[in-house]
Parts: sequence; structure tokens; C-alpha cells
Amino acid sequence: MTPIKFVVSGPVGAGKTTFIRTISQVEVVSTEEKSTEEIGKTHTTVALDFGQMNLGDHVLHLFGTPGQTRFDYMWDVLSEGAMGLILLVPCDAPHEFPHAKRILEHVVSRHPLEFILGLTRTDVATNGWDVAEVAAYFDLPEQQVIAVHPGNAASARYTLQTLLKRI
Ligand SMILES: Nc1nc2c(ncn2[C@@H]2O[C@H](COP(=O)(O)OP(=O)(O)O)[C@@H](O)[C@H]2O)c(=O)[nH]1
Ligand SMILES: [Mg+2]
Repeated sequence: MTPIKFVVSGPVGAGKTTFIRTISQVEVVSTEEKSTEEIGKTHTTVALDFGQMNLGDHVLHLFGTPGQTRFDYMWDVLSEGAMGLILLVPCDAPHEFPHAKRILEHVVSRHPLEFILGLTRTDVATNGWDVAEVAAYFDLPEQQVIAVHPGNAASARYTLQTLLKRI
């Protein structure tokens, strides 16, 4: 069966690499290097993360994008042929929302795919934005925005199922 390709994108620290590592049933291919930008962590994804999982009758291939802006061209490389996009957005980093919106508008306008916005860090943030506020900011219906815990397998799985249902 042809695998279904999903892209996991979003700003640095949104939980993309964690999400793919949590859900993958094969060893994840990661390309982490020392960061050249001041992004609050020492290592970051530079080309892609790749993971794979079976969900019902489907084989999902998950491609995570890098976060640093100098790798923005990877959005298109990785979105080629993808059926879905999971845009992870950290609820407590509103300064990253414009960047996330740019990713979304860029990818959705060039690639025919379905997407959902996964709001992360809702378990640790004390002053984070909630689903309704983020939906309004991104001009999306609330059903298209869900809270995601990237390190939690059930939550990550639910996120993929929700996206799959839209397709
Ligand atoms: N508690 C908690 N930690 C998170 C969440 N999302 C991301 N993190 C943590 O934030 C850090 C950066 O995550 P990472 O997956 O490297 O982000 P990436 O830059 O999007 O690939 C890791 O230590 C994650 O465990 C979340 O929803 N809850
Ligand atoms: Mg990463």
C-alpha cells in the first residue's frame, strides 16, 4: 500500500521532533546539529526528522521540518506529495505565531493538503493562549485546532487520527 505522507511543521521548540519520536514505530532519522541561531536550545533539527507508523490500514510517513528560518526552503521540499500537515504551535510563545502563520499560508497555498493546528505546551504554560484564542488568531474553525502533548503517545496518535479523518 502507498504510504500516506504527513508533514509536521511549526516554530522552534513547538515539539515537532518529540512528536515524531513519540509516535514512530521505526527508529527516527533525525538531523540535529548545534544551532547557529539563538533559539533557546543548543541542538536543533537542520534538515528533517523522519518517522513511520501504522494507523489502522494506513502506513504513515512523518516528515518534521527544521525550525530555523534559514531552512525555510525545506517546507516545500518536505511538503511535496504530502496529504496532511500538522502545524505545531507552542501556546506560550505568541511571538512565534506570525512565523507559524507564514508557514501555514506558504504550505497551504502551494500544496493540496489538509491540515490541523496542534497547540502544544498547554500542560506547562501558565499564561498560554487557549484553543479558542489561537483559532481566532489563525482564522480557523475551533475544530481545526487541538491541544497536543507531543511526548504523549495517545495524544500524538489522536492528532494523527484527527488529521486522517479530514482527508
Ligand atoms: N511539557 C511539554 N514539553 C514540551 C511540549 N512540546 C514540546 N516540549 C518540550 O520542548 C522541547 C523542544 O521540543 P522539540 O521536540 O525539540 O521541538 P522542535 O524544535 O519543534 O523539534 C523538548 O524538551 C520537548 O519535550 C509540550 O506540549 N509539553
Ligand atoms: Mg526539531
